[in-house]
Parts: sequence; C-alpha cells; structure tokens
Amino acid sequence: MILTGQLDSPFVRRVAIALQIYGLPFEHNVISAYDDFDELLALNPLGKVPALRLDDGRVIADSTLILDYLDRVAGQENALLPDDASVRAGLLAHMGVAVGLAEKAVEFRTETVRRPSDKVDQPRVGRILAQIVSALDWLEERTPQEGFVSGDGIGHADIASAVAMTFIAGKNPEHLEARRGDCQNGFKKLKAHAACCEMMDAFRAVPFPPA
Ligand SMILES: N[C@@H](CCC(=O)N[C@@H](CS)C(=O)NCC(=O)O)C(=O)O
Repeated sequence: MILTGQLDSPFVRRVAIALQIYGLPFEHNVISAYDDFDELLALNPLGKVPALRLDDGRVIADSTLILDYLDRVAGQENALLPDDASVRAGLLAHMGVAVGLAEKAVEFRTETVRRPSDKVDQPRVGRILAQIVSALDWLEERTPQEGFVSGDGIGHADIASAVAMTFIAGKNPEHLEARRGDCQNGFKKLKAHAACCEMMDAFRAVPFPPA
C-alpha cells in the first residue's frame, strides 16, 4: 500500500496514524497537494490527498473512506470503530464533527493565506470562524476529562479530534483562545486529549511537521 500526501494534512495524518495502530506496513509518498498537482491528478482524479494506492493498483481517496476500508483489512478485533450500531452512531457523530473541524481549519487557511489579501471574502471568513468555534465547543462538551472518546481504547473519533487540534494549534492557535464566552475554559479537555494522543507511539511515528 502507498499512502500519498504530507503529514501537515490532518486527513493524511489520521490515515498514517491508523496504519501505525493497525500495524499495517505502507509506503509513504510525500508529495504536495499544491506543488505536485499534475502527479496527484494522475493518481487521484480529484487531485486531493490523502490517496491510498492498494497493491492491486486501485486507489481510494478521502480519509474516512480509506479508514472504512482499512478497518476491514485490519479485521473486527483491530477495527477502530465498533460494530454495534448504537455505539457506532455516537462515535460517527463525533468523528464527523472532528473531521469537519479539520476541513474548516484548512478552508480558513485557503481563504486567508492562499488568496491575495484584497480578494479575501470577509463574510465567508467570518462564517468559517463561526463554524470552527461551534465545532470546538461541541467537541469540548463531549470530550472526557481523561481517557478516550471511543471508550477503553483509541478509535477514529479520537484520532480525528487530536489531529484537528494539532493542526489548529500549529497553524492558527488563535482559534483556541476562548472568546465571547463561547468556551470559558479555553478548550481544556480537547487540548489535554490531543496532548495525550500525541504522546502515543503511533502519533509520534508520523509527527505533524514543524512550521
Ligand atoms: N474530506 C477529505 C478532505 C481532504 C482534503 O481537503 N485534502 C486537502 C489537503 S489537507 C487537499 O487535498 N486539498 C487540495 C484541493 O482540495 O485542491 C478527506 O477526509 O480526505
């Protein structure tokens, strides 16, 4: 298997971390979604990362779809989402907000860093910021004081939350400042949960690159 994409992408990173946890060997093709666009388009018709090339040549894109496949390769015992529909529903909801938060954090940078400053659409940026704060609030409320969101062991919901938090802390830490009473405690549980995950071997093996 070959995983394409850089580890500064929270989506590539959540797949790389899961691969470490499963203990599945993979090659890492570190190309940029922007600077190596032609190479990426040849691999994934959407020109996006992550993309996972299977040994038979098929390519799966989108981190959640890749992880759905990998959970099945790893087998029921090692899957990072439980099978029980009711438990799974709660964790899918958590994972959905965490992955969506990462998407909004990336979109914020696309709107503010990649656009010429006189072309920035401020109302759109304001909407993205509101979505980021709302998602952070939602996740903070549902993150335990200690341990994992997924129960006894780490799961996809935990990984998605931790990589989103690390991305935001690395790129736009101002999002994490409590403001307007949105979150009085400064997202303390979310930060502690991410810090705890980042200390695990699977996270340290595929670290978020320093700026
Ligand atoms: N929902 C997707 C998001 C993937 C995504 O947005 N990747 C970014 C890099 S962080 C990308 O490839 N952007 C290039 C583009 O959209 O043109 C996933 O979970 O894989």
